[in-house]
Amino acid sequence: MSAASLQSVAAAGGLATTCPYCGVGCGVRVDTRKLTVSGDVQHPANGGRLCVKGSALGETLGLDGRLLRPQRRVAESGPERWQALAWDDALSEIATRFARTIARHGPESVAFYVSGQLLTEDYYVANKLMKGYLGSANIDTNSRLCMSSAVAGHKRAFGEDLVPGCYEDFELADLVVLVGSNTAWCHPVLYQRIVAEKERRPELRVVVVDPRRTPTCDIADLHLPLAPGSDVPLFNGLLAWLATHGAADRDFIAAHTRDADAALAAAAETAGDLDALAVSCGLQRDRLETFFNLFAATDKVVTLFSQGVNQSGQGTDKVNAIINCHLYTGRIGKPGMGPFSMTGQPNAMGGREVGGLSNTLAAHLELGDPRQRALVQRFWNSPTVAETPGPKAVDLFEAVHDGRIKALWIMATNPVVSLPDADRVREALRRCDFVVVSDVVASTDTAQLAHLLLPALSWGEKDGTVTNSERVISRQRAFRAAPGEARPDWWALAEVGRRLGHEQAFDYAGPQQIFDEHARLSAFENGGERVFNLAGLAGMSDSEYDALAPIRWPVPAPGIGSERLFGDGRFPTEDGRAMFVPVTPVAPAHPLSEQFPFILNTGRIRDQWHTMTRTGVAPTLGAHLPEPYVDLHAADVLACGLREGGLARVTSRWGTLVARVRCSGEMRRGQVFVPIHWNDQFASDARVGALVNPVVDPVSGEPEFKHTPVRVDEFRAEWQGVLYARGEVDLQPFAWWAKVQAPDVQRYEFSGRGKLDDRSAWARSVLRLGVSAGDWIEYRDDASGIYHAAHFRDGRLQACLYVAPPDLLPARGWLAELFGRARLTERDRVGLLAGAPLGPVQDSGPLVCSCFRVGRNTIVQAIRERDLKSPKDVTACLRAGGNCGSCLPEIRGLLAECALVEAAP
Ligand SMILES: Nc1nc2c(c(=O)[nH]1)N[C@H]1C(S)=C(S)[C@@H](COP(=O)(O)OP(=O)(O)OC[C@H]3O[C@@H](n4cnc5c(=O)[nH]c(N)nc54)[C@H](O)[C@@H]3O)O[C@H]1N2
Ligand SMILES: Nc1nc2c(c(=O)[nH]1)N[C@H]1C(S)=C(S)[C@@H](COP(=O)(O)OP(=O)(O)OC[C@H]3O[C@@H](n4cnc5c(=O)[nH]c(N)nc54)[C@H](O)[C@@H]3O)O[C@H]1N2
Ligand code: SF4
Ligand SMILES: [Mo]
Repeated sequence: MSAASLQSVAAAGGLATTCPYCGVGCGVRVDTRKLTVSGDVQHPANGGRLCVKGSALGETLGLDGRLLRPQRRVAESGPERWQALAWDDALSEIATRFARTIARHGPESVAFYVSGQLLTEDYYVANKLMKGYLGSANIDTNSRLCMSSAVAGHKRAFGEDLVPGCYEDFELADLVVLVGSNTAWCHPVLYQRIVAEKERRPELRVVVVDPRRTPTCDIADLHLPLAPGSDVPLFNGLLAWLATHGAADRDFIAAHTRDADAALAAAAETAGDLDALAVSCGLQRDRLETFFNLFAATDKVVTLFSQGVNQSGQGTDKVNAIINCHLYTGRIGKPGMGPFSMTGQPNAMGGREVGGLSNTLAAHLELGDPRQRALVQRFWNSPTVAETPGPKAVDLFEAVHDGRIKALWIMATNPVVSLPDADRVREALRRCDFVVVSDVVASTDTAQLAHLLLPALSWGEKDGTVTNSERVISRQRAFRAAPGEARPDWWALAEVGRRLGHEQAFDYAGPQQIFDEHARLSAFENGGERVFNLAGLAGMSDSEYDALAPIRWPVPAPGIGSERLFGDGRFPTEDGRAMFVPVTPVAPAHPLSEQFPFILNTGRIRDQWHTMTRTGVAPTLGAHLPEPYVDLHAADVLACGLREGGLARVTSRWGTLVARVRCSGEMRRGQVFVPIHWNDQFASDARVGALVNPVVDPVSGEPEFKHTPVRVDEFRAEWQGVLYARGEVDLQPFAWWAKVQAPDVQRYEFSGRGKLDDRSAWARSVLRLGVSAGDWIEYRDDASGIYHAAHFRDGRLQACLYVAPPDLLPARGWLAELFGRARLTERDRVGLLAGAPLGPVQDSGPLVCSCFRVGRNTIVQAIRERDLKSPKDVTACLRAGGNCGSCLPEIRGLLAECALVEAAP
């Protein structure tokens, strides 16, 4: 970005950019001197709000752990594992290896695996290089794991991958149905918009369809805890109900759709009567009836769906079952109504625009259509355009595993953690001749298996565009210089393209030129058949691109964005009609058994992002749910011989992990939930991907992440403890550990087996301290199995370690705080040895509000002592809940608990 425009953007209250996390796509203002962030009041997505992850972006800007120069792996293990090399050598090596592999084994023997966290410009170049110049469609993306069922469902129904509505529809609706979406935690700012609207207009109804009673249910008028996977019967049942209860929009169906009768017949046949349906969905009949009546009677309905829908062996059918109900009632493309696919990643939508999936071409053009292939080839003037779709993510790694793919470039994704059957993915990478990984951090589970590592620009350094769930294109702007030798992803791709002899095709001076080409392609020979059209964004100058304000596509002419699609009842199919898709329920590929009696459901927590490479270093984000856990119903905890707060081993046919037992009260019997975030960088044994079955949806290829049969057993450990250390530690002696980032220090929770003989020597070796390691204090009580030790340097606390029975371990918040002090008093030292503060120090308890760091104990005490009645009271008193609002569901829960205790006799 030019200096002049940087100033002009900054003049409006900090530099304007976009949050790099979820698909809400909030606008962020950055104070470029203090490196603090705030919500952008002018951005249409958030109007100034940010959630806790967005608010904590400043904490992720440090360079610790960053990958700063290209590296080549020189040995399997040991300190000299990696050797730096020049960019020029790295790029030439990639070009040579890819060219040689293609020459020997054909274009199908190389592949890219990319990500919805790339900018549109990076993504465009990756797709162009593979599909137009390397000659195969062997490029797939982590969006396959995320949005591909929605993409496939949209195409089946509308003829093109289009999200009809916008966020404003949630505020205009009278009924919001949230299906398979933990909106409160995963799309918090959109959730807060719904909360605010419901406060303004309490008659706005909210229904949550999710097997778990998630925090999203906090504002639900009705929660349908359906049996996992039973969305198709549920929405088929709804369709049949709408038909028999006079809710059809006959005119709309006749004028603008096809195949309604077939869809209705399939629905009526499979749904059965309400009693049968209640059984197949695992729901109470009256709840079902309430939902159906509400849906039938309310005109303005928005149905948001997310991963509980997409990530399923029948994800595409689930999407169409939902869309069918909206088509049947004509509730689409009008204010306050429509099916709404919520995207996950910041640029999941942009990736779809440039054709990042192995079965699509750029600009919403189809690989399977010879005319559209020719169009793209003409536009690119490329030697070739891939004719057959490449493998979808799971199959792509299968092809790596069996040696069909021999050279692979992975960019902005961590598949050893995030793919199903992840141990097999790890094995596939081990077998692969040549693996390149582009990332921003040096050490990830995937990076460890690379032959070459390329340092990419991170948020705040990279420059380009992203598109959010409501089709709004926003700029991500750079406000910091590239650290070390980090370079943009598009640049590395283009350099390889040029080294492969395609000088002209990849001769980009910057992201603006790439965006311009992308915009022109969307308009190229587009007589209106393709809705995706950025004609009005083509031909921007550098400074216009720099200053580009958020705009919703299609953009047919300069400055003209769009609102809803399909308002005129026309769809981009051949005859202009939308298609009903008849769907019938399919049983899960792997049913439960005596050996694996629980359904494993996986998903997200509030304060972490995916594999934690960035959020895992922010202390504010480590505090809320600090450890990997398995959530179960209390009765199942007992039945499995477990203890809440103890450790459990979760095992499937594919793999195993160890996590803390949690009883949130959200689970139904027979189901367990494990978060997706933890991996080998943050815990000894908690990659849930290793357990997940590699079943995929037959249409979209999206994996079934929400349904794997598992067993849960106690994980026995003989001792446990907690350790805080500023430096490196030796984790080998522990049978289990998990790492949490605290301010200034890392915390490790651990457990172990076997006798601890010389505890002193043992503790020093864990902390990697010599025998004469300066100031060392310790306390032991062998009879009770208690050992405490602490290490100081120049009076400053460096590390402390506690082994004790769980209820005798010290309060974590208090310990972490001691590391922030320049010097400890004598009382602190005694307290440190005793494992408890001397005198009345408040333990604020587990963190609830991350923004203002307010713990559970503090909130409960305030509720009791000051007789607080509502979340507003709590916010007024403690500020908790007053910023991003993500913790309001928990605060409401605490208010309810306190009220219950008070009411008890
Ligand atoms: N904090 C945070 N936010 C994120 C992310 C993150 O990592 N952390 N990631 C982003 C990304 S990429 C994505 S894709 C989104 C995902 O956002 P969501 O889809 O909201 O998140 P998930 O937790 O994966 O799953 C959603 C819900 O589906 C439910 N579910 C499971 N099985 C079924 C079923 O059979 N039917 C129904 N109806 N529901 C079911 C689960 O219980 C879960 O509560 O979040 C985005 N936002
Ligand atoms: N069991 C289970 N598994 C799942 C899911 C689930 O619900 N359950 N959800 C799936 C879904 S929806 C998703 S989206 C995936 C996400 O899974 P991944 O994409 O594997 O997860 P991330 O941690 O976001 O990985 C992004 C990587 O890119 C790096 N990075 C960040 N920015 C840049 C950049 O600009 N350039 C480059 N080169 N690198 C960058 C980060 O450091 C990180 O290593 O997980 C999927 N896996
Ligand atoms: S809701 Fe939070 S994570 Fe999502 S874009 Fe907004 S600030 Fe970022
Ligand atoms: Mo995702």
